[in-house]
Amino acid sequence: MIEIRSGDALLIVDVQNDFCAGGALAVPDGDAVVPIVNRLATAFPVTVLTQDWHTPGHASFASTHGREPFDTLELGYGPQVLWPDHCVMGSEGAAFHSELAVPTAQMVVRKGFHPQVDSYSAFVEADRRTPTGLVGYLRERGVERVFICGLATDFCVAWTAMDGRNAGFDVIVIEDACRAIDLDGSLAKAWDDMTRLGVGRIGASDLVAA
Ligand code: VGL
Ligand code: ZN
Repeated sequence: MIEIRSGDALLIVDVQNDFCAGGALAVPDGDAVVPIVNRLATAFPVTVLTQDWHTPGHASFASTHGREPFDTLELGYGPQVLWPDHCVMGSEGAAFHSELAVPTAQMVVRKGFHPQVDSYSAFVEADRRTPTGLVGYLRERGVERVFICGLATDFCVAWTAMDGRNAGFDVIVIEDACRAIDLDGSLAKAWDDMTRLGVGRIGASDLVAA
């Protein structure tokens, strides 16, 4: 077991309707994380939710460019996977899963709200320059170690985990509290990239009883 201590935070990434069954960008088996996340949430002294939160006509939407979902397009800041319209700000799809029960969450970070810039990461937008403010929030709260769960392992969880390392936090991904999209080997690549940066990999049972 890993002992949860002061200085630990749980980051719950994008457990939103559009990433779950019936959603616009449903992650296979995405709903399965909900009971695990609920169990983890109350165990941490600091708990933060993230919420993918796009403008209508967002630059990451295939429809904006008259393209097909899952194509890649070169945008000003680099290659961008084009997604189905999802998590439009204020929509039901952008709402948290109705069974997500994290009353102890203290902060919600919304990301991807600039019309021309995506943000998989909860720390830095896809232009790799614009901060969300989360580094400052966690530092001010005395956080040193960040545990990450949610959707999707190979996109928002992985980018958040790597940027957390880049910001100087210890970072541990709770693998079975995440689910992946797995586009063209993206899941294996994400774990390679995360491992190279020193991101830890555990199961929920290392933290809380099942
Ligand atoms: C995500 C693709 C597009 C995620 C968000 O939460 O992993 N993936 N927007
Ligand atoms: Zn998105």
